[in-house]
Amino acid sequence: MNSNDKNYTGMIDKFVTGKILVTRSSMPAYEEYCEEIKDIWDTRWLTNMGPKHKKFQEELKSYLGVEMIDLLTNGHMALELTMQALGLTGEVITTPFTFASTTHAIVRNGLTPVFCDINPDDFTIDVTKLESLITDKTSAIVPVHVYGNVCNIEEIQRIADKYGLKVIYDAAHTFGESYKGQGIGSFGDVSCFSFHATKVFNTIEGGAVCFKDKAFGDKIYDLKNFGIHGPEIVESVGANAKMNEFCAAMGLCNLRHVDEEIAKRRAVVERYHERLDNIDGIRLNKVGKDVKPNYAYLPAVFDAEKFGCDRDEVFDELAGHNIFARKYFYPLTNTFECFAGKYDPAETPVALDISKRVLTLPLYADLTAEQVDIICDIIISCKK
Ligand code: T4K
Repeated sequence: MNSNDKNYTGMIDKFVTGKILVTRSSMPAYEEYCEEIKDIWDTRWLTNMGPKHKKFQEELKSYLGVEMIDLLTNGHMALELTMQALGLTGEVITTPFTFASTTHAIVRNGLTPVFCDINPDDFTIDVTKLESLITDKTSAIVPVHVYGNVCNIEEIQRIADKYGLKVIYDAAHTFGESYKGQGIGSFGDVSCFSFHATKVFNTIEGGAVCFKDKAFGDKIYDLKNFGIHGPEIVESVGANAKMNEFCAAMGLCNLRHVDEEIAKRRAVVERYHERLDNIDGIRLNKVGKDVKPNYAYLPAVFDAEKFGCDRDEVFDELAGHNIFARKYFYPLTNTFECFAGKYDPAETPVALDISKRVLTLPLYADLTAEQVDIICDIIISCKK
């Protein structure tokens, strides 16, 4: 073994050995991926909307049950370029209980995020507080289907129609879900998906936009490929956000197994419910009405008074046993250092409260019932 090998082993130790992490990437069999990428060595076509990209895009469109779709490098660029393509201006209403990406996409477009509070039960945007935040500068609403919990789609659309606002769903957590039998990507003007390694379905890094307006699709395509229309024609100032062939190949493989992955996740989630549902002071996430779920995340909200111990103590106790849950989504995006002094988290009190009490429990297809039991035993042992 040379010194590099030793370093590599050290790195694996640092990342995974002996630990249960909040999630673990789904991957096809090694041989299946090798088979899928074999012809790339013949064609030497590595990127720029090659055959894998085209095939994956078609298969995905049908799996997600959407009218139109385009693939991108990641979920963040899906959000950022969507806002640019729609030509949004002024203020955009969103929630702070999300990953950095949602708020950053708004700010990086030169827009002002206006933070709406969330529902305490499903953590999505509180539609009863939405209308009061609309001003003559508002151009869009960016609700987040957080943890895979579907927003109040009907009410959001009613309000958007009344005020002539665009609706862009951050659908990063909702791969494969449906609402009232319709693919979740078919609601609003645009839905943005993430296929990051940590998601229910991954292309290593990747993302997609789902939409109904062909003119929007043309703009996104220009933005993801420098505005190039031919070897000698550049019509607009675009960026580069193309999905490459190796990521598309991973998507083709993972798509064959995603239903099985979701079924396994469901079994894990059910085991957590069996063990923790009757524990006073712990509230596990519930699947919403009319939703076909994907079991993307399992947030548990702790009531310190009833449980006798707070979220941070439970987190530390698990970490002491090499189990690394995550505090998704703490801190709120409107409290980030990069926005210091700009926003007041007291204006989103429910989000602030939940962010201090929520713990996202380890969840992935291969997590065994025995491992879930160990995690639950440790959590229950914290109860006082
Ligand atoms: N909107 C929302 C609502 C989102 O949640 C996200 C992403 C986006 C937009 C933007 O989509 P992308 O541009 O990312 O496509 C992770 C993910 O990086 C991020 O994609 C995700 N949300 C966010 C909720 O979680 P971190 O900083 O927590 O990741 P990290 O590196 O700490 O990984 C978490 C765990 O996942 C590790 O403990 C082990 C496991 N893991 C991680 C990696 C990188 C694997 O098993 N394999 C891996 O390759 O952000």
